[in-house]
Amino acid sequence: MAALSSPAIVWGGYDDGMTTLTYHTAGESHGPALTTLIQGIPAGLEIEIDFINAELRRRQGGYGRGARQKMEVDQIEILGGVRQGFTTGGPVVLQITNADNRLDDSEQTPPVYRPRPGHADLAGALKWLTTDCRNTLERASARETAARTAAGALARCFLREFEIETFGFVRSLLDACTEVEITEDNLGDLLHQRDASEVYCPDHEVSQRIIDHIRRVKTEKDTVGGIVETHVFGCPPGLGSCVQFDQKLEGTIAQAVMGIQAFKAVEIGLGTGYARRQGSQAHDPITFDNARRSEASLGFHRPTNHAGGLEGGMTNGMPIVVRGTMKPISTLLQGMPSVNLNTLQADQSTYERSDVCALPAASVVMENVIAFEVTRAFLDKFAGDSMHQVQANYDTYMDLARQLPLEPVEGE
Ligand code: EPS
Repeated sequence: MAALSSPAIVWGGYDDGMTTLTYHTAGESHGPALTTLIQGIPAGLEIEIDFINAELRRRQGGYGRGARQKMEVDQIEILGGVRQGFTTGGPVVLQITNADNRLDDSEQTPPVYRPRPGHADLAGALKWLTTDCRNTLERASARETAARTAAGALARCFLREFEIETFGFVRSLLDACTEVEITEDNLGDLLHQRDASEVYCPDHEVSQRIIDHIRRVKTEKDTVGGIVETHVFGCPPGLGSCVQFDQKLEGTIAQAVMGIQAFKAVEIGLGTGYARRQGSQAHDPITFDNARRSEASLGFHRPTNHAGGLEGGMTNGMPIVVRGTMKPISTLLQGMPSVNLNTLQADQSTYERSDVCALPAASVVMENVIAFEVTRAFLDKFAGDSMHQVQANYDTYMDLARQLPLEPVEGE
């Protein structure tokens, strides 16, 4: 029977040859390199290599990291899709070389038979029918987030063309929590304060408390996680969609955040705080200011932003606000009760060189993976093969939106 040629919808794109923006990564923690292949970036986007490398350097940093980061100097090498600094329209391939490349040396990367509770070790070993967790942990390692950070930073080169900016930082660790308010007006100062903080928290006093906690946790041979936050400024309304569950921007952002190693919760805006409020105290009243109609918000504003810039799966003109919770890293110097998969006897979990806390790094990863999702939604709405076409589509839409109502008004 002849197959029907209806275009099947697949996650993150359409199976008809015209993909929306997608990316995938390849590579192991101690393999030769990490790679990402990004498809769907229009032609003519200027790639700011220095900016992407600066984000990679930021991801490598933060108080609490282990010895690995002293060996690696993460930088992208462009293997495809860019010519003379501008995208060609073809798939973009970025590679980050691993200095600590030893995957084929069985003495340097020995089998791991004692899975670490909290890590992918046990589930992966059982999934692939082996007692050696090595293959699983090499791919599950958070080193892979370097490739995703590179893809997200490339997406931010795109977003900047439309004056969309992101800001990611560490909100809290244990009981140290900053109450700093993030607004577009104080963004410059916040960036400065965050970048002056060893733990990427734009609050000097809380940064100090976070560092003290990490230092203490290290002496206890333990690990610690926390909460990171990302704000996205300048999105026009209507990115994402309410018509299908998999096109909702809340959903794609949540998936991207929960896909980051060690993340166990994601919240948008008030998040779980909605459970403690009645409707009148939960929803953000709508105001309109004609003088601000030229802004990306089209002049629609809210005195509060509990919705975190997203309603019904779509941007509403207010900043997107996302919080992610990272669990403590599962490689503990003191080990954890586990089982030797070869003997099936109780044993302590294996210790592999690791970090005490990678929360600052996680704030960089989350900021960049969210940027990628926003870029995809932007390109779904303003699609074009070239930056010229995307810009024209964006301008046309904004122009029309500023002329609302477009039809004769009846009633009310
Ligand atoms: C990781 C263990 C450590 C981390 C690594 C993630 O690596 P190694 O075992 O080589 O010391 O440093 O993160 C990175 C290398 C990175 O670049 O983020 C793990 O087990 O997930």
